[in-house]
Amino acid sequence: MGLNVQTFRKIRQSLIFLIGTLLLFSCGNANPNAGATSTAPVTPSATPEAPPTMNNIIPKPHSVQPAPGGFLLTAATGIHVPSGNEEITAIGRYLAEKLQPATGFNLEVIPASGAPGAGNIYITLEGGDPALGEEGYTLAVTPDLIALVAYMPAGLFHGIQTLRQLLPAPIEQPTVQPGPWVVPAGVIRDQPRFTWRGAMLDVARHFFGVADVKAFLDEMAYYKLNRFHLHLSDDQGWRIEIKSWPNLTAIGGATSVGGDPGGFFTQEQYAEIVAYAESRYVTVVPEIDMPGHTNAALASYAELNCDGVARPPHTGMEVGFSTLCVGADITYKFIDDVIRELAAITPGPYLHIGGDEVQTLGTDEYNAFVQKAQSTVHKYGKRMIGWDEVGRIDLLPLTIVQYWNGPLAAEAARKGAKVIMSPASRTYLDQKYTPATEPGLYWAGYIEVQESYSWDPATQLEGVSEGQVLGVEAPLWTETIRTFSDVQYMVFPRLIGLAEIGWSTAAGREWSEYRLRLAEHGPRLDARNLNYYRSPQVPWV
Ligand code: IFG
Repeated sequence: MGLNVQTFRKIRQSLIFLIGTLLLFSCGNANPNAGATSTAPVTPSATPEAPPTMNNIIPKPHSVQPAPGGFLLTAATGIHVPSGNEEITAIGRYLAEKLQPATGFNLEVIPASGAPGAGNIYITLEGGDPALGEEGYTLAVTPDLIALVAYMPAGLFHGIQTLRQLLPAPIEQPTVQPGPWVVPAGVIRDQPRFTWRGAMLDVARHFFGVADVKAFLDEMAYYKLNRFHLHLSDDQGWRIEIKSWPNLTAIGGATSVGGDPGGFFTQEQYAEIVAYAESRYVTVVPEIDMPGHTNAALASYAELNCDGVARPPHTGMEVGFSTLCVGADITYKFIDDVIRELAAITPGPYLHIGGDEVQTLGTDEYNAFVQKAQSTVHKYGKRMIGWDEVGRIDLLPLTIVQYWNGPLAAEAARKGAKVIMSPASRTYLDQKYTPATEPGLYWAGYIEVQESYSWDPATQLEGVSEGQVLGVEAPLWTETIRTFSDVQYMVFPRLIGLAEIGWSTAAGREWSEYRLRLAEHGPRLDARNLNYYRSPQVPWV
């Protein structure tokens, strides 16, 4: 009887580990006890893993120079941070928290005034190169020291994500694993290609609460994404408390697509989400969709309707039928109150007003409304973002257009607007992978993992070149996505590739190489217990 696949894989893993460990300790001073107080010999892991390598990081770093040997993380490893710097101390604590479950080590975060001795981790801005920009970093690993240096704290935070991926995959397990915890030696110098690396969660069609949103943010941070677009209102649901218009959540927040349970964020809960995101160097971008996609508001207040009659709640999936009453004064008091309250609880500079799929207004009516909305957003100190339909209006210099499916993004770019690239046929995570995918839609086509990876934001759209592209964003619309497990299934692994498109250089980026790195990445998704789609296009290990 032949070996079954599982047994074969186990034997293969053990051989790989054995060879890797022998190589590691033979060709470099792994200094297994550097900095350790105990002199206990290193016991090989009972769960053999691939030999440590710097070549499987996602997003792919800007430059990687491997070196012989590795740094052994032990319970005695200290995380040294500049004394008195609260922000970097918090980053050090974050690292300690992320390493604790799988190692069982309670690593100490130690205020330092300079580089520590052997066997430690050093996180600092000292010597940070301005050329690394706000989000770049260098990570230098020798058998004696891990030095993470950046010009700004966000760079240190992104460097931590790389360090996590340099440790063996079991580092992501929620329970203590045998180790050893070897970080391969070498130098990584890294910084992002685009400043806008985003994901959007539609909490209007189906509502996802604070805990799910925090879990989503944790995964975004792991892949160095930095913009979280929250689609807070639509025909089927209004999900953010507006104190001056309480029915928006009392009535507009009561249901969802298919009559599923509703829900909403109080302003305190929204503030909690924003704080959580900010601590992970993610900027929250709230969206109140207008003048279309507004049935939830029109169901909440009769006076917002031109005929003075409140609309019934919408639990279907049709789009384009609703619009605010753009000829009524009350509409502009409404949007002023909403934008004012939302701007006041949003520390980020952006406020998204949607503007998509308005089939019941003339062009002039639409343009005049969006122009007023743009002035209102500007009045409250925010930069307006709109889906590409807003490209028709006279855009303020700082207004951003989000390309999804039409010709107007190119028109906006010609007027000098910056563009966020969210081509539906590549980035819409609610689209099925294949016809066999349970949840999801397919109006933009089936989007397998290879298809979501194999494109470039600078060449995707005629008339929109690299200099006009702020970056990329992957929206997850939730008409058909009812559980957080389904969110994970539709998001992973496609969001991982989109994070690489936003971060890594275009040169040399190609599917045939990425698919192997993604395959090696699989055990890290398993360790984080993510319900991801194991695409047959990827040779998962
Ligand atoms: N288009 C709509 C979304 C959602 C989507 C589902 C945009 C900008 C189709 N608008 O995408 O509200 O219904 O795939």
